[in-house]
Amino acid sequence: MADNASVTQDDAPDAKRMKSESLTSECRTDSIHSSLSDFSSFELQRVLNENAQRKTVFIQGSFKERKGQAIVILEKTPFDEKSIDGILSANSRLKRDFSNDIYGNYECYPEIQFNNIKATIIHPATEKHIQKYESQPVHIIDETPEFYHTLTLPHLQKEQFNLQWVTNIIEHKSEVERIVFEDTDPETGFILLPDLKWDAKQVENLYLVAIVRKTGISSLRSLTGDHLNLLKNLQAKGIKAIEDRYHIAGSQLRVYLHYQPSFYHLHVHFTNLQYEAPGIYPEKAHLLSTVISNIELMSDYYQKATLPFAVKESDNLFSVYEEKGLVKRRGELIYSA
Ligand code: G7M
Repeated sequence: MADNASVTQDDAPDAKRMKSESLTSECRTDSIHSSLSDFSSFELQRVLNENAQRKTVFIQGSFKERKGQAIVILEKTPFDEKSIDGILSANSRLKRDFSNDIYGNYECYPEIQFNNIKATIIHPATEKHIQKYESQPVHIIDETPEFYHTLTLPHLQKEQFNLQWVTNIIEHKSEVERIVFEDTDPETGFILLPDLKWDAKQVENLYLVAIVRKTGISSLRSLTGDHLNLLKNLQAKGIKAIEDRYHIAGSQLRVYLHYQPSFYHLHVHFTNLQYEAPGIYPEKAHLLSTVISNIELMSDYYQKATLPFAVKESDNLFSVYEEKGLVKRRGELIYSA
């Protein structure tokens, strides 16, 4: 067994050693986002995933005369009270589907400003992005501290998502105008801002992310008693900032970390408790209050605990565990009649 106590900030995968996802870089001058105003140059390749409940579709394609793959995520956003007046107006066209006695179904065509779809575009997207959004069978793996050291960590040192977007936020190079709260303390500071998944238009699906200033804390696995001040500071000030700005009580916020995260620079998710945000299930979400309590009970709790995580079959991390016989694909299971 690896020395549990040795899981420290030094575990943060060294960016220079990592297989570079060099397609992304800071403040690209050739970024598609500097000029895109419609989808006329988009060439659809395939639908990666579709979720009727979330009213979201994930599409792989490319843009004409642009190198690389693109991912487009389209999402119908929740209603907000302000837009309801606009929808229930003379400017919305109604087309009747059918009626029966007192019941009638209609298609409603509101004015363009009440009819928006949130579109997230990732370009150029790497194979890892495509894997992330592709519909795939998912498994839960129980990661012991030993598996973390011998399997997960070496994999992360070879392969993980680029953190340039995080650096851009910390260095005020991107999303500066979106910052909701900032604490500049080098040890306990963080930046709180709307998550990529939230258009910040209605609080029903409120979703912010707090990114810690300090580099080198890769994930929940790295957290020890040394980080208690940071975690408590982020919890108290993050909640206060959301209460002040969005008028949601702290007791109505879900504040949590993901394990495994997609991005190995410590960050905390803040979502509306009423909103079933992606990634809130127990195989992935760890409430910050529980994390703090566990560390208070045992400073090296997260170095000693077995932590489950969910992983898609297409993820190379799945193959790492599969090669050791620790997880099997569905097709390999033998069923007896
Ligand atoms: O699963 P994980 O804990 O690593 O989640 C990272 C979070 O960061 C997700 O909720 C993403 O939606 C969010 N996120 C990812 N990117 C690339 C960005 C970004 O560029 N800006 C913002 N504001 N959030 C992001």
